[in-house]
Amino acid sequence: MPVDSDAAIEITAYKAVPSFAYGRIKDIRIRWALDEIGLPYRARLIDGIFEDKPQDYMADQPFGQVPVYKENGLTLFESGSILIHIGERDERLLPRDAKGRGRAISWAIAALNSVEPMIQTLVILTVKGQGTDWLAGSMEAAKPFAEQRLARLAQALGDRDWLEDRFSIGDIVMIDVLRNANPQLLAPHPNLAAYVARGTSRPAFQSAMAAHLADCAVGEPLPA
Ligand SMILES: N[C@@H](CCC(=O)N[C@@H](CS)C(=O)NCC(=O)O)C(=O)O
Repeated sequence: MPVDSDAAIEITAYKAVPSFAYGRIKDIRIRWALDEIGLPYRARLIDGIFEDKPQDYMADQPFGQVPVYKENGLTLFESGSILIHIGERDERLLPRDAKGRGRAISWAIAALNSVEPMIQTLVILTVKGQGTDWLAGSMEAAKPFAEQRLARLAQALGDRDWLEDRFSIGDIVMIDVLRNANPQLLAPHPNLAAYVARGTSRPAFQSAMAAHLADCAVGEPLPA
């Protein structure tokens, strides 16, 4: 079982989050990767997703975010960088050959840089715009960008199981990004919906999510 209080690897996670973020915090990506290769870790639970973090936390993560990864004196932040680091230890997550490795990293960065910002913008507008007169117009402006990225991603995936010929960290981060999209955005692309279902039904995702939810309560208030 990868969660182990004596493990050398430590990751951070929140003790509680607002309901819209429940089950969606990015430590899940790291837990999932570690569970895929059976690498034990412990979770350091921290307060206040939207609160200022203590100085020592800011030294570890300059933006005060989760996750942070620590192991034997190494401190990493940014989920993409942490996934590359974990992948480098095991070819089940990151192929050893230069082509396979490069393609997996390209997909991980595409998920973080070309797809996630479009989806996250819609989430922020939806959460912060409830009851405002600007929500509808803002969504109308932002939604086509997400729709275009998903259409192109669906085309690239085609009828393959994974983004390349085998599962990798690129799939971990892309599936985590997509599962946070409004299901209406995925509805025109059955292959993307099936891809998310395929990824989230993997035993390692299931155990990672169970550990993630066991550590995190719903209850943190949403800031004004
Ligand atoms: N680019 C960062 C984003 C991390 C992130 O967005 N963390 C959220 C939780 S899912 C957080 O801690 N938010 C609090 C904040 O931004 O102040 C990564 O991929 O690690």
